[in-house]
Amino acid sequence: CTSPKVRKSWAKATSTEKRSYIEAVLCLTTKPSRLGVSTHTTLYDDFGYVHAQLTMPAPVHGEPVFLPWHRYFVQVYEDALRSECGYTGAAMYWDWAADWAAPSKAAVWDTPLGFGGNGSESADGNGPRKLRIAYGPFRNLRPTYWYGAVDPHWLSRDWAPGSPADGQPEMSGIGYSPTVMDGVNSWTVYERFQPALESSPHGAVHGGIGSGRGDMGPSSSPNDPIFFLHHAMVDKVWWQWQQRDTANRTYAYKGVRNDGKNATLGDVMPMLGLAPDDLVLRYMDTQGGKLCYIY
Ligand SMILES: *[C@@H]1O[C@H](CO)[C@@H](O)[C@H](O)[C@H]1NC(C)=O
Ligand SMILES: *[C@@H]1O[C@H](CO)[C@@H](O)[C@H](O)[C@H]1NC(C)=O
Ligand SMILES: *[C@@H]1O[C@H](CO)[C@@H](O)[C@H](O)[C@H]1NC(C)=O
Ligand SMILES: [Cu+2]
Repeated sequence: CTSPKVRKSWAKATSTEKRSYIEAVLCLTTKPSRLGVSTHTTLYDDFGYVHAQLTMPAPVHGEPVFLPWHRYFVQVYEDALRSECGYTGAAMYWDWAADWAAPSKAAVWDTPLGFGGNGSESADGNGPRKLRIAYGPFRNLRPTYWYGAVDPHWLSRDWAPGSPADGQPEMSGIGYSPTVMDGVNSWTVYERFQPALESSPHGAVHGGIGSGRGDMGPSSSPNDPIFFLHHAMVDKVWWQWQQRDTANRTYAYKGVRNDGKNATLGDVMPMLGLAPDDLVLRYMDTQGGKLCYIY
């Protein structure tokens, strides 16, 4: 890895970069599924499917593999944008830690050079169970899965309302505030840092965007293209933590797995045919193993 790609914040990307990213994401919906699970799905749907299947019985959440597995998953997505859809850039991230006080005003929700905003009942098409987004280039996106079930629907969001009277920002912003981030970053060992990062802020961002009637809530959350900008940010927080003490932290990987065993760098991460299963070891260093990028 001699010239690592640099992953950018959406807010700092140029219009040309944003446009080409959005075009490549939409292009995934025109490519055949790699999984062959149904004749009606696309490469786009594969990501939601794999994530939903891995919620149980071989979970990739609530245990040490959460961080390297999602790092690998974001890389598989970037690779798909590049190899199948002509994208030439790197993955991008939403810096929600910078936008925590007013997340609904973040540049990622811009139209047309962003991901569109909140869903609404009046945008119709889904009925009351899901809130279709009303604007933006992804308005006509129609993901196939909802949790693990085939349930085609319009892309939906249900931004959690805030409580201005109590100083509570919308979209669960309090869950990724500077106070929360300082707490996460104060842990010096992986087995404390990983669960802190996974619960809040990571979970708060999912809940703040998805709530009950949006795609970011369920296990099929990669249905929402913002998922990958969210997880690139989670990855960036981990990367920065590693960078602060590379000697101790690049390969710091410890904790108890959901099956009761101790996690090891030799653990295999499943990708269910979307990409090869691979070892945790190869995804710890973003400039070594299978990776070549920085933030
Ligand atoms: C998002 O839209 C839903 C449905 O209209 C509404 O209940 C919710 O308050 C909205 N959230 C924000 C933050 O505006
Ligand atoms: C690694 O961590 C140990 C224990 O926390 C500390 O004593 C040591 O200085 C650290 N090494 C580096 C290179 O910072
Ligand atoms: C897991 O590792 C700890 C030390 O970190 C050790 O005490 C424990 O016996 C190990 N458990 C298993 C099941 O190997
Ligand atoms: Cu996940």
